[in-house]
Amino acid sequence: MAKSPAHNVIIIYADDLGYGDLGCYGGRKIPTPHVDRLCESGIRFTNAYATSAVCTPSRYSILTGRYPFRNNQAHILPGNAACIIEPGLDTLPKAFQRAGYRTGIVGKWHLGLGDGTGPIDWNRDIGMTPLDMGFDESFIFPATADRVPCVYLDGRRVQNLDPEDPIEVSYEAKCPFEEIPTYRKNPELLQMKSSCGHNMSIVNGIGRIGYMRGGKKALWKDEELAETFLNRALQFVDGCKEQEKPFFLYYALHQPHVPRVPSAAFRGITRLGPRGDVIAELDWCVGQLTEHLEKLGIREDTMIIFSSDNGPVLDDGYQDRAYELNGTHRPAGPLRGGKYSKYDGGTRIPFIVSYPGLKHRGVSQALISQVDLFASFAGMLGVPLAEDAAVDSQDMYAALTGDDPVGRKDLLAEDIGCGKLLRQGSWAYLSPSEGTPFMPDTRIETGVSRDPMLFNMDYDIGQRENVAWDFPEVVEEMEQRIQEIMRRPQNR
Ligand code: NG6
Ligand code: CA
Repeated sequence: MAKSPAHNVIIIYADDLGYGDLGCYGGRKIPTPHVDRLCESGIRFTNAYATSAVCTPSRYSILTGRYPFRNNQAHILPGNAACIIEPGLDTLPKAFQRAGYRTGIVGKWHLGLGDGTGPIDWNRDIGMTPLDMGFDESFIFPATADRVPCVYLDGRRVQNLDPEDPIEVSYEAKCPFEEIPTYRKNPELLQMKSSCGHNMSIVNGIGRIGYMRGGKKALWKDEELAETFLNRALQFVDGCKEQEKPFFLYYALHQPHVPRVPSAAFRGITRLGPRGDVIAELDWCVGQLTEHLEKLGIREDTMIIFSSDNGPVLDDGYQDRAYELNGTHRPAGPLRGGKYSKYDGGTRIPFIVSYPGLKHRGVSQALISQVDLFASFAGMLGVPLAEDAAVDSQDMYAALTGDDPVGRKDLLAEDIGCGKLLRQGSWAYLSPSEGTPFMPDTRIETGVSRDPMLFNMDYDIGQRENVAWDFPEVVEEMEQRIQEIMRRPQNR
């Protein structure tokens, strides 16, 4: 029996959107009225975390309820990677299915495809897709907008596939396809230059990571990505409404990840260049979706969670002038670092729960992690979880709805190199790890250090004053705690 009346759930998951980008989080440079409006019927969280400062591991956690380090393949994946979600593992959408929901995914996947027994054959039905992970409907792109293949996958099939023009993909360093345009050979085709990497295949005038040939009719147009995904999301909602089924939709936006190519209506709409423009476009997508729910008369029955997979970055490998045009905008708000970082800018993200039926409204400081969504919704649905399911996920439904102002006792997250950070009450502890303290290409401070770092987040949100030497016993205890969590999940 479900504990509360069944309501629809939509997770809107932005890609690389920072803690300071949205108006409702203090941003003043990019208009985000529609996301801001979600807060009016909801709760804005100030201490919510992704489990990782990059994409694949965060997405793995949200869908499996497990910390990324439990899977040694949970790192940024190439576009031809095998699916990393363990076969048979319980997932968030499966929990919704068990409760009688219809489940759908639209947007970015980036968790691999196929079972890994051989290379992915893009010209046939593909195995181990979201359809095998608990989604009844799936319309995705495989990896990231900057990685080949630049095609949509509709269910198990590449959309608009032409059998006469088969698709081949390679992530080898040297291009195996002689005839295709590449960054080195065909600079005249480029609309957007790279600042780092992104120098293999050229698709739609943009250098990508990886090589692909064939599939001409199947290639996406970058400026149409937003609308294509939005229309699919609306279509999914319409279908569920027609069937009178409660639904769970995981709407994984591609914005504001690179390459940032807004549709014509949003080009130049902000003063911040393409990064600002695609965030305005993202906001429009959110507005279109909420308006659609209102039109269908189901907004009242739909809980929307809005968040981002990791922190922000300005220059992520293309010369799109994001850095030059940024002005005084602070994508990470008051936080230090950004995408890739162990500092809070990497993993502390916007997180909004919007549901007209909520008793509470406003701001919550509860400590929550995206890994908690699985157990929280399983709890809400009254769906039991097996011993080995969602092992790092805690039922935070009371925190999500504002009944519990405290949330977790502690949470773990990681930087791009899998260095760990632990939040516990007022403390943020950054465990020592090897690597560079500064990434010159992205101009991001990583928070990576051989020395332990400890910050009191109550009065040092910007993590400027390392007090590790003043509190050796806190450092010791928090390091022990990280080891304990890594050895064994705590929940079950
Ligand atoms: C990096 C890419 C970056 C982005 C990131 C993954 C370069 C120079 N940088 O390797 O552009 O694609 O991987 O981002 O190639 S994520 O949000 O999917 O984790
Ligand atoms: Ca990301």
